[in-house]
Amino acid sequence: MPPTAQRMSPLVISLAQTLRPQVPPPTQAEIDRIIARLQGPLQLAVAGRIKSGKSTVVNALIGSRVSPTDIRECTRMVTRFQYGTVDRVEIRKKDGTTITLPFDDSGMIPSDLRCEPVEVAVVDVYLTYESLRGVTIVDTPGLASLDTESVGRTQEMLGADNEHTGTEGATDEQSQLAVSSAEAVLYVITQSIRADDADALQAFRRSSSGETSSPINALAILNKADQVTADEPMEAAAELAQEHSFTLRHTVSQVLPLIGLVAESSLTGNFTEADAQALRDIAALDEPVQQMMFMSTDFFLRDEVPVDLAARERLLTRLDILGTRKAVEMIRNDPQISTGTLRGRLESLSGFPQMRHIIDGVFSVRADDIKSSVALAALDTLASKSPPSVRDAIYDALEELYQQPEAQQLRLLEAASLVTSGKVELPDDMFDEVRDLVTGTSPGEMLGDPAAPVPTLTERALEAAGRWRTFATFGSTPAQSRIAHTIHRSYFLLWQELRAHTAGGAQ
Ligand SMILES: Nc1nc2c(ncn2[C@@H]2O[C@H](COP(=O)(O)OP(=O)(O)OP(=O)(O)O)[C@@H](O)[C@H]2O)c(=O)[nH]1
Ligand SMILES: [Mg+2]
Repeated sequence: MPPTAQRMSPLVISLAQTLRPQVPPPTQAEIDRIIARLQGPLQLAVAGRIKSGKSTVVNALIGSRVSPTDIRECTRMVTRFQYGTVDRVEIRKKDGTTITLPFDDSGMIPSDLRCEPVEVAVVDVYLTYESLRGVTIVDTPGLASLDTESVGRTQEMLGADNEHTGTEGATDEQSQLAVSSAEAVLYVITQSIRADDADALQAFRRSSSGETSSPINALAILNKADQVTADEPMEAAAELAQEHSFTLRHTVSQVLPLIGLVAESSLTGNFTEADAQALRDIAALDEPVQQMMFMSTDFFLRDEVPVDLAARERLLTRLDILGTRKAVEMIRNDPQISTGTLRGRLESLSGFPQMRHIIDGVFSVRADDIKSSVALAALDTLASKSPPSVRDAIYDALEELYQQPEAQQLRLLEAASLVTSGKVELPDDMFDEVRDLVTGTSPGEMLGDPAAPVPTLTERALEAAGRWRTFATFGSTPAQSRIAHTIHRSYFLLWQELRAHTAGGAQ
């Protein structure tokens, strides 16, 4: 049962179309741009510090190694991976010209772009992958800094024309603009996130994405979970991610641990039969030799180990030391394991399936909602920049839209983004309820108990509806009260849906 049966974009499109004849041509052009974005695929920007593993994660998401990842090479331009009928790379230059290139022999974006990096506005990569039909993934250059100065620069730029992608070579600005024009954001952080990063990320989010970025459309991953310094890196990473989920709660819906490298290798075919064979050879060695090997990469690569050195080096670039050790353990526990099964287990180890589940939820269930609220926010901004007569026309139309009974989901999203971004404060337990209600992709997730049976959920929805109505009437500030009315209404509608479902099932 889908939690929101009704798509919101038709409402927003019809509003925009009604509005169009009432405004002057320049505003009409802006409205057309807003409608076009609403009808196109959701744009997901992958952002974070230099070398945090953004391109690695992008490749895992696409299921192919198309974005270069390296310890030395930096991603220097904003790259948009989108669906297209012919695989190709288009370099869009700042002077308005375009260079079309094929992929290189290994299927990657060629390293020679046939122009200087500073001349490039954006790289558009078209791939015939079904997975890209509903979403465009935007890889961004690593942010060198998330400091207040660069945030300030972004603010200035956002006041300027959005079509221009930054000053020459200023990759931070380019990244921030890519994030600002995307409808959803995946922040890649690592253990090295410093204490001040939480504040910086928050400030970055506020300025770069305006009111449109909130925990509703932003998620973070704690990448390089295998490199967390602890006896059990994965467990420690999961705990750290949990802590960051709380500290970053006004910025992202949650923080998930990930070994991006292992996800990339197991999902893109980069982990081959030969790699699996090398792991089997290691698993067949005497135990003391294996123990010695996994003490460090130096020991792992020692000459006297009777497994081909090049094969061992390859394993480290594909899985690194912890991934390799875990894979050898998988073979020791199940000597007959096929390469396909091993790949599947490595994918699970990486944490990728949980991340995919959340992202797919955003894409398939809430993409329309998210794009609709981004479009409304864009109309709001357009109104605030327009002369009084145009401004009033837009505000009136928006007001009317929010009044319509069908627009409940939009009211909920607006209320929830005020709460989750911290603009309207609520006690922690109520904050969690609002986040679950709006980010959940099933009634169980929306009510904070994914495993509960329908009768329990039905009761819970009714109880929550009553509680929020009481809160709306007593003991809340005017801002809280407005939000509480909307939350009450959503719980009430959810209760009605669940009750209809129970009645239908009993027939
Ligand atoms: N051990 C380990 N290494 C990783 C992981 N994810 C990425 N790496 C490695 O980290 C290095 C940088 O990864 P990239 O994906 O290029 O990072 P990036 O954020 O795109 O880097 P820039 O675009 O240059 O800012 C590469 O050598 C990756 O193989 C991980 O989860 N674990
Ligand atoms: Mg990169």
